[in-house]
Amino acid sequence: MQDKIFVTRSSMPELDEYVEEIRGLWSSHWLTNMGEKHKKFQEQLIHYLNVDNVELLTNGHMALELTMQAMHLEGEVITTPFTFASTTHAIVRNGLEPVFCDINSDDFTINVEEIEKLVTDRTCAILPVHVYGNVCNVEEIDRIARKYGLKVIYDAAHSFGVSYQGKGIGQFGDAACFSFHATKVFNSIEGGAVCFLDKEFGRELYRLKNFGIRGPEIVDGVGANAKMNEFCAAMGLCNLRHINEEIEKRRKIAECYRNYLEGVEGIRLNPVQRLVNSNYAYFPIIIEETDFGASRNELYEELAKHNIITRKYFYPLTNTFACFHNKYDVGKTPVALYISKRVLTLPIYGDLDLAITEKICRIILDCHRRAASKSFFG
Ligand code: T4K
Repeated sequence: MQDKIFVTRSSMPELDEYVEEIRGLWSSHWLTNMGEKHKKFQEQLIHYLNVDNVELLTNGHMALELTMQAMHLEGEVITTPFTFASTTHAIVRNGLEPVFCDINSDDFTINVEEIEKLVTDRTCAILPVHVYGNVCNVEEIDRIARKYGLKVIYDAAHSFGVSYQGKGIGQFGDAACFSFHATKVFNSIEGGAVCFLDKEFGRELYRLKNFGIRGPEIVDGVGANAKMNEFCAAMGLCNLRHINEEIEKRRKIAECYRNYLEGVEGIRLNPVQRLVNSNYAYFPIIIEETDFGASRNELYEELAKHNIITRKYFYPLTNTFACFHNKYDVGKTPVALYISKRVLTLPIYGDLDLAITEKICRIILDCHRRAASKSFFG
């Protein structure tokens, strides 16, 4: 039996390339606190992401958390529960109140028709997620934000390299927060970044990522330590050289999945969005049990029997997490609940063999065939 295939596998440069990138650190002894690699990585990201400003952070979560702190937000933040724990936790850890908005059933991003109904005099911001790299309805979100004077912070953790209408995705909103975690399309081992326009906000964010230190003898903010170290920045610099190749390889995997799975009864695929250059970050499928014959969980188990370890991103919804003690009414986000019970994200990463991708598809098709002919599951 083949080795386990996971939902993703970190992309890495050749070892020699990384060693060459970090070699200078052995003479400089400058390992963190905004060193040379940090500066170079920041400059290259501004260019690659096609944005005005980038601030580097330790991870995507701190990007979200410190962005809200740097905006001095108070009150309620409209967001979605169909996301990773980080999005909601960043709101709550800022002492803000998440107000959960439902998602679209086709692209899983925030349903803009529901946002205005949730605006109150306590609303300070909207925090939508470009989930799986799918682009939110940025025009409508912008219109609503302007109408009510709200900040817009995009959780762009999944969206590295995505562009919409030729513009880098980091150009939308007051801030866009990226994750460079090992499991992402682009990684710096751990890492994150915020793209923004307002330079004053940028200075505040910079200060907060360094304990709130303004000068050698002035500490006038209660900040954190969220500085990207030189080893992570060096990994980012290396991976950035290969990012286009990584995305192209993922495109081929996604195409292969589409060829096999498009039109299969009971399977719905992630949409191909108009005017969007995708990064193929994830390959989610929605399983409708009555048509497919087996449930999402049964398919998950079936694939696991063949050492294919898929994930249920994002189940459970964040508004059902035990840490919130039933505070939120999940009935208010019925579409998110529906999708979270049916979604399965299939393995996708640049080095995934096309033959294995085909094999995964055959297992899925076989599961469907057997389930349909009722010989499946006894
Ligand atoms: N917002 C959103 C919408 C997010 O999805 C995330 C993170 C964030 C914000 C916060 O960004 P960060 O603070 O993380 O930068 C993973 C990641 O840890 C997390 O970054 C990611 N979202 C989330 C969707 O997935 P897990 O607990 O599912 O990861 P784990 O350890 O099970 O890894 C999944 C698979 O990846 C493994 O089965 C194998 C592979 N892998 C994993 C690691 C750790 C590797 O190939 N190399 C590795 O080093 O959360």
